[in-house]
Amino acid sequence: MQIQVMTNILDRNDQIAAEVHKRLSAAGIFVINLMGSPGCGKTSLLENTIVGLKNEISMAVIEGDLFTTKDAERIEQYGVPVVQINTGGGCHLDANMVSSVLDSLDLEGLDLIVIENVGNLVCPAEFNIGEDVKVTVLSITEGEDKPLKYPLIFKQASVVILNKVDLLPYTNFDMQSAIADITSINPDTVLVQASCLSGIGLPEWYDWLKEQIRMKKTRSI
Ligand SMILES: Nc1nc2c(ncn2[C@@H]2O[C@H](COP(=O)(O)OP(=O)(O)OP(=O)(O)O)[C@@H](O)[C@H]2O)c(=O)[nH]1
Ligand SMILES: [Mg+2]
Repeated sequence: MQIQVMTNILDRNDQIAAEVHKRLSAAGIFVINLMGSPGCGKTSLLENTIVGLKNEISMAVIEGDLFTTKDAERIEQYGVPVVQINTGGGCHLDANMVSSVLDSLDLEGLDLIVIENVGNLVCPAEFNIGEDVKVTVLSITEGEDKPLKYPLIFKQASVVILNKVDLLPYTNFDMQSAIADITSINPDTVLVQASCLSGIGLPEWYDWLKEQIRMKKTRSI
């Protein structure tokens, strides 16, 4: 009985996610569901991306958080439209939450919406929220064992950002092993080794993103 109820919830979620995706696709907007553990660097990646691509793309951010507006306040400082969703303790965003805030954004002229999910390596991966792609951030301070321990979030990611590589000299993180495990789970994923502190690796991420936005516009015309 419990399993049946869960199946129905996910079915309904997928229907709403499809509606969100259709609406945003019609507007030619590329949408990212940005996931990863608490503190892996999701908001830092967004801050860098806003600055790095400010002259090239027009973006908005939807921030998911249990209770606070802290990340939204960080994003707002960059002059980017941002909407906060508080889950009230819920461990992930669902499509209905995203659908309910879309009217707060001016979609006209936007190239990109990034939805920063609640910091969590498990639950967000189970819910589509209308995105084109999922992107997972893993900071090297979390340990190279995480991909095999939490495979779904890596299996679904079009890009995995291995963040905080500036800290590699101070940890025992085994990069070769992490890359081999992520590739075994998801051979198609794009792996980017980056630091949101030093900026290393981020141009590779920007190039990937610009190409996706270009392709999305081409498909929408
Ligand atoms: N050394 C180092 N620190 C980083 C890097 N990226 C982020 N940080 C730091 O890591 C901490 C967490 O970064 P956030 O960007 O807030 O992480 P988050 O994933 O958005 O966290 P939640 O939203 O709480 O899940 C902050 O103190 C950042 O300054 C990095 O590449 N190198
Ligand atoms: Mg954050």
